[in-house]
Amino acid sequence: MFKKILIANRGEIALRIVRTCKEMGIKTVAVYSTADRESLHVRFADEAVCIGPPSSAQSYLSIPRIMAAVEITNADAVHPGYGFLAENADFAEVCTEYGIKFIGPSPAQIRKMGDKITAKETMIKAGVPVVPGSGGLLKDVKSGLKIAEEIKYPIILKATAGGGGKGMRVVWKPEDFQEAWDKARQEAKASFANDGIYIEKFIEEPRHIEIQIAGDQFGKVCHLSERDCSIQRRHQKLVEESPSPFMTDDLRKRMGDAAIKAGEAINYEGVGTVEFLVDKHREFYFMEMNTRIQVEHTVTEEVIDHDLIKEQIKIAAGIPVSGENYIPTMHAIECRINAEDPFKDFRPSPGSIKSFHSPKGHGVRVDTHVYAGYTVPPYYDSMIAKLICRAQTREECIKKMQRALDEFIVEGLKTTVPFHQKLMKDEKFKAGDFHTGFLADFDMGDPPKDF
Ligand code: MV4
Repeated sequence: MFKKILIANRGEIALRIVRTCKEMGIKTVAVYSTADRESLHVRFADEAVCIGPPSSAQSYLSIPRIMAAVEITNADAVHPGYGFLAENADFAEVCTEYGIKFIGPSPAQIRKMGDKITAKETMIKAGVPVVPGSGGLLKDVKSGLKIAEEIKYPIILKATAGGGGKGMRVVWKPEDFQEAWDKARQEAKASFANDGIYIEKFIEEPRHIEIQIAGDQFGKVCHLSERDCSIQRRHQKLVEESPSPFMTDDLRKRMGDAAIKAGEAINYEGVGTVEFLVDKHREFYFMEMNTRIQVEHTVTEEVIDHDLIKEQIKIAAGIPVSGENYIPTMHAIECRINAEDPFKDFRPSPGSIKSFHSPKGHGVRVDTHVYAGYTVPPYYDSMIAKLICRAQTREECIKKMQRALDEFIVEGLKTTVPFHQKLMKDEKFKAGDFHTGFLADFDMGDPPKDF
């Protein structure tokens, strides 16, 4: 087992990793930018190294600075968390060259899933259902128009280097193809320095349901059931839950089998997530694979009662997975609490937290790095806490979430708490009747007088 893990991240996930390492008897090293001196991940780690100024490029994204911290602290493994360098194959490669274990998949596995066309080709070979489409880079508008006629409109253009919605354009009729093509290419070039575009049939009103998998160094892959992440706004997830209200035993069996096939096809090592679009007929299609721990891993932890960070560390140390698939026996929902004003188009609201009271009680979990007196810096992601509730049924879980949200007090800045309070009372949400477009026409109304 590792003796000392350097955590190449910040915020709640860095603290989350520190906690599990402590329980496993592993020493921890935090790294931090000058904007994060007062963060709890720095306080609770055994050692902490300042790696640079606030800008991510000069701190959490700087491979040389992080490797310098590894060297001076003598860490024998690196945990990348999510975001920053978590899916950077070059970083994983540098770690390996230094003789440091990167807690996650190999550089080759990260690269394969990072390029969306390669990922799709790999899935087709493995027998995983994918959305019908061009099956490769589009050469020009002419061949694109031809494929669009074949698979029928609406279609969607996607960037092969993309993910998370950037460089995507939906086209409803041939007249609009040229403009969408130009825009998708421009955006892809600007965002990823790669203007490779492919085409797919556009699935209308899909659900986003993802399967958590875990694969060990011996080629064994198992699944840990699904999370429903359909409640998103501009490709930012706001609420996740497990099980999905749309799930059936048959669908879980089919999606679980497909996710395992996906993992086994690349000999996947680590915990990972296979994302699917699911249409109203319960047909599902591979969308992309995330080769990291995700923000929403906590809902899976709650419903299968299993520590996923511990699982990651054990897999990286060469311990085999149990070989069993896990089915939820309870219901869990996570609300992302962001320092944003939901009444002003979710505009960021950084600043000093004057008072902070987090909800407590049976079935309530709060993962956060903040506290009263802490200042939320403007440089990074706006998420300040994750509120996770667990209960026997979805209905009870929603009621518990309503109660917990009412107990959440954050003064000094705006948060997404009022959004979640409204969502938990929405009839369609309560009925489980939603898809990825749900929030596009969700009306927040006016703020209460004291907001
Ligand atoms: C799609 C789609 C419909 N049809 N692909 C959005 C992010 C990127 N990962 C893929 N995305 C989509 N791909 C086809 N063929 C609809 C989306 C999509 C979406 C997917 C998941 C969650 C939220 C979404 C919001 C808008 C569009």
